[in-house]
Amino acid sequence: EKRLSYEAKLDICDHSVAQKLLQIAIEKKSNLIVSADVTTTQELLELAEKVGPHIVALKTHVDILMDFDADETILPLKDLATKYNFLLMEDRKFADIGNTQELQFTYGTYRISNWADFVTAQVIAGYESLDCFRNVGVAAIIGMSSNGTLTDANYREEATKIALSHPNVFGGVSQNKIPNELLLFTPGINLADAGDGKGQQYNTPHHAFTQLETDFIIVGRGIYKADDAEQSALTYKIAGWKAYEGSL
Ligand code: UP6
Repeated sequence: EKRLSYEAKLDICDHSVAQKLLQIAIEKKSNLIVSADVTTTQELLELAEKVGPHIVALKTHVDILMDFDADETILPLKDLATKYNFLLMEDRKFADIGNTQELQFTYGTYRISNWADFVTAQVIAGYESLDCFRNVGVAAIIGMSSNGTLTDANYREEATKIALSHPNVFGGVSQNKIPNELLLFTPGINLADAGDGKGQQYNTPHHAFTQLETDFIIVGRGIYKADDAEQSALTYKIAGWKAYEGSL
């Protein structure tokens, strides 16, 4: 049995963010999301400029920036996203009751609701905790890549039920296959390393497409720590696209 193409997924993944991601993937021949885990605005913008042409989305952890500023950080980042046609995925991994998540999403230093195209959220707090993300899309954390994660088969099954039934959720982050109606995002991808000595576990793009039928690979240190981040992004983009085509 073969995986669905991005074109076929356009017919069954209705959420507007899913539609955009699939269209960008087809247009750029890319399924690469770069995880921009850098700690200054300058590094973030330089990385976005380099990898922008090759990615469908840039994944951020804005709370690790030491100099976050809505005007200095987000405005130029938004411009780069428009210039190179990629989405902004804030990997906040919300994990609280709905009311608190709504506050964390809308207020505080980062005002995520003002700029993110989609966010990640745990589903640990249940279905209604995700109601507050109605103006963006959610990639639900279904299974984690780290050694010893508590996201066992039973947890993933229950998490998938919430993801499938909630209108704000269009995808899931996991190391296992999920239903075709959801877009699958897979971090823990690295061509050189098997782990990071801090619990992270890596697989190759080939594994993610053949074994998990993933839709998007997420690469952090494999790209932003490389001597030439642009060249490395291109390498992962080509590896990801080849693996996708090979799995069709
Ligand atoms: N991430 C994982 N595993 C998960 C969920 N999210 O690694 O199960 C995120 C991390 C990091 C990125 O928070 O931002 O994906 C992986 O980075 P790396 O490629 O440098 O390991």
